[in-house]
Amino acid sequence: MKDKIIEILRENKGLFISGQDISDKLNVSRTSIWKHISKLKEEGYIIESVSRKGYRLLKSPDLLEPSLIDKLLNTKYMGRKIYHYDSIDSTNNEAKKLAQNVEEGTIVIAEEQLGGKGRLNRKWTSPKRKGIWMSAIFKPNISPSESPKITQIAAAAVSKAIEGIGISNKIKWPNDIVIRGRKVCGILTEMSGEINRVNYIIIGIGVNVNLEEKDFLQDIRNNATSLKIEKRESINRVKLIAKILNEFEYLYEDFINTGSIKNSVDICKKNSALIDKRVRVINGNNIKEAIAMDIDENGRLLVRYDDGSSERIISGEISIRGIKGYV
Ligand code: BT5
Repeated sequence: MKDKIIEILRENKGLFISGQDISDKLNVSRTSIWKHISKLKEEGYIIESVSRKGYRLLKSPDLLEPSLIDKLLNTKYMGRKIYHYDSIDSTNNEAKKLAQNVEEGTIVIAEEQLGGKGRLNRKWTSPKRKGIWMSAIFKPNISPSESPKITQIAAAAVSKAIEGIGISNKIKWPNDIVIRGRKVCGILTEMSGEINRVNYIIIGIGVNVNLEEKDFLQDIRNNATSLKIEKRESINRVKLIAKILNEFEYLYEDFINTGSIKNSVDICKKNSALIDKRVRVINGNNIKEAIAMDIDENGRLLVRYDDGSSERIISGEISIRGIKGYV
């Protein structure tokens, strides 16, 4: 309802629209409209209310409003239904709750996450209105063993979208985007399935957009960055989300239609932070040094150990670290 009221105010931006007109359009009482307008004001909208004239929108806060994102999409289904929260524990958790009952491509976004999470239940810093904290729901007809492929598609889509706003970046296989060796985006893929079929896949994407150094906890400050820190200017989150969703659907559709993630892998290879570098392959307590050689057509990382043996690593099993520092 709040979103609909905002849309009406925005259509009439700068002009007054009466409470009665809004309530007629939305078929709810004037008291209810008044309550929603009060909430919107608390969220930072500057709305003038004048008796006998009605309401007038003067200024909107920088929020991830679904109707604004929708206008910039060129997708068929990605992001065509967006659940937007002011504050939430984790968009991935919310997406899981919704997954069975919504269409593929449904998105959950939040201005802030109180329990944002990374892999292995690590914490993901997600301060209010500073980043893109979103999850997408997919229902591909694939076997569970293929689900890491969607992570590669996501990484390629985010990398291209960030490149599209003029910021070069690299993909640290399998789930990070880095700039100058610092993490700017992390991807968390979660799946529900049976032995040979996927029920749904949730792709959680966290992009540090307008965070400043002080927004990162001390322990990650040296390994993390934001687009604002890199570009030295604030970045429009709505535009970036739309770009990510546009790229994502294009590459995902390509996979669904061809059965191959070659186009996504090509992007991951071209922008790889690891290929030709020495890396540490960390599997629980077992750490081995190797050279990252390639990413294969299934999205696995090919490494060669110092004894000449090689291995194809499936994402999710193993962590990769650069020899010097994070990458
Ligand atoms: C990830 O895990 O990188 C996946 C992050 C996914 C976050 C998104 S936000 C929307 C959706 N909802 C969620 O609850 N999660 C997803 P991993 O590779 O395990 O990296 C986690 C590690 O990154 C932490 O242990 C920290 O060291 C570091 N870290 C935490 N917050 C960070 C941030 N904002 N920027 C950079 N590094 C961060």
